[in-house]
Amino acid sequence: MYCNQCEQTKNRTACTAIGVCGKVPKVAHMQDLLIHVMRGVSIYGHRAAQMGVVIDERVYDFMFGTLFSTLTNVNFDPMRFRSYILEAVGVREELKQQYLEACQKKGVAPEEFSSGPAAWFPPDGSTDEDTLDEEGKKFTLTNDVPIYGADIAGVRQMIVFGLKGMSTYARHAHVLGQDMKDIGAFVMEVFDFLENGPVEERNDLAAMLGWALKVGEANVKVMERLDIGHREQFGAPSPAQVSTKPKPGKAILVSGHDMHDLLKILEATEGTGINVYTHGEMLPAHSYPWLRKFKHLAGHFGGAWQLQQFEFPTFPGPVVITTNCMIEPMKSYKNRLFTLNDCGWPGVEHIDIARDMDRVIKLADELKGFPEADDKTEEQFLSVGFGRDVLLDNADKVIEAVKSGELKRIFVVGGCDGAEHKRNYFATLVDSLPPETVVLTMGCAKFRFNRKELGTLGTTGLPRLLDMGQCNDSYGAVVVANALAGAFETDINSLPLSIALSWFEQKAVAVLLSLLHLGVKNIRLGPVLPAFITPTVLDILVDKYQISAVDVRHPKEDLKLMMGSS
Ligand code: FSO
Ligand code: SF4
Repeated sequence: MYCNQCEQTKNRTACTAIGVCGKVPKVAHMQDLLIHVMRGVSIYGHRAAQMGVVIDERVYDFMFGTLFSTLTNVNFDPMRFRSYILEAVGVREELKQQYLEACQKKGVAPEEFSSGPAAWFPPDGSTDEDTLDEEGKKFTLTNDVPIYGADIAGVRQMIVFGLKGMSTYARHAHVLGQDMKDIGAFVMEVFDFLENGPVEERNDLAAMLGWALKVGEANVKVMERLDIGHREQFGAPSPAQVSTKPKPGKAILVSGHDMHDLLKILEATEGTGINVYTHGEMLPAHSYPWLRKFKHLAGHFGGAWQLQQFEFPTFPGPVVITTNCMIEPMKSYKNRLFTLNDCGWPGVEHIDIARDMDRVIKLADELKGFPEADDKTEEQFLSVGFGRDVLLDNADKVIEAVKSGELKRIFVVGGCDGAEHKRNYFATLVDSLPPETVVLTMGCAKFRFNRKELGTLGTTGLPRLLDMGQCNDSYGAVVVANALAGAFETDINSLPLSIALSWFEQKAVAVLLSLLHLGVKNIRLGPVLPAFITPTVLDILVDKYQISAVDVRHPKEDLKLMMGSS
């Protein structure tokens, strides 16, 4: 196996024996094979679309789901990958047929693909896991290195990882009723280009970086639609105080990012007496008015994803994982863990929310639940819901505070959390901020500092720590920054704004590419830079965007530099 797609990759190079995340070689190989076959799906899908075929929306949704399944900490189950691969071959053959028919109708000679991803079939018709494992070994992303050289191969990886991250968001937006056909067509176009685009272009580093930024551009559209989808389904986010003290009674915990699943769980449990708690990236659910109206949405339990093995054993009810990040379940809770959608772990029950919620409810009833009120533990609250509306509604106050000197700098400190100690950089940074600053945060990175009391900003009454939501709500930060730039008749890069991005997996790659596409400069990225960015590519990014790695050991020095920058 060779996997370097996330921040925690082994020795900052690649996981080659087993994933730091727990991914075994067999699954890594099957994921590589799945991506290979999806390239074939894309080649025929893109060609068919060019011939005027209207691609079924379900094909795009399948594509988003398969890419999502290969993201870090989503699916570890070889059985599921076997089904994805076989289904993908079927989808590809259907698209091929549509392409051939369209060519015939138009009297055009179809392009033929006798080898490569458009022509891969299970060898000798063997579809067992071991064969697919062996086949997958042939399709690692490092195959690109001897063909294109390390720099371009790294950019090609960045493009594929960006597509994976974007597909995750696209899947969510589609579930929330947004039309994602153009994005699906774009993903197919990019995969087709990576295989069959003009050779000169594929060998030109600048052109390839241009394609990476195109992924960022498309991802801005996806995040915008996700933002619209959330609002249409659940109302505009507004500030709320979320209790972290469990209420007595039966309980279900919901983790991941999928608010639509949470809604279904709330609907299914209404009137049962079971309380529903959010975990990890589900925390922002409490900021949506139409989710809050469910009185049994009782509070938030635990911190970021990497603490699952400590926190889930103490939760006295079933735990439902809607999306990443999932880690190896311990025996103590494995039999009360359920996965949804594209998530999976061998031996963990995978359910369909529309069909199987009864089983989760039954188990919640059988398990202990939280005991009678413990009056000794003081109730603590997390503050959520400072989405773009709240900030834009208070834009006058922010602008006035900048003018009066009460607000010297706005910090965006967000992204992902992770197990490494060096991620404390972000907590120390926030801790060390002078009072004339505010912090916008999003993603699970905030769990390092969202229990801190930063107080309010000068005379504005605005909290200094403003939780804008999930990682996918970073779109809101861009809207706010654009609005402020407009008010000050300047551009984002001239605002008193500093960005420290804590990255972990491929959604963060998509967000980073979006920020670069928008021309945002001076981003500090950490805790370490992606392994797939080579020194040459880094030099280009530094030169063009002044991107830099955070100084993990000296956050206060970084802070001084940030406070002193324009
Ligand atoms: Fe965190 Fe995991 Fe939201 Fe990521 S839970 S790390 S970028 O999947 O998506 O912030
Ligand atoms: Fe390693 Fe990350 Fe790949 Fe897992 S996802 S195998 S930790 S690089």
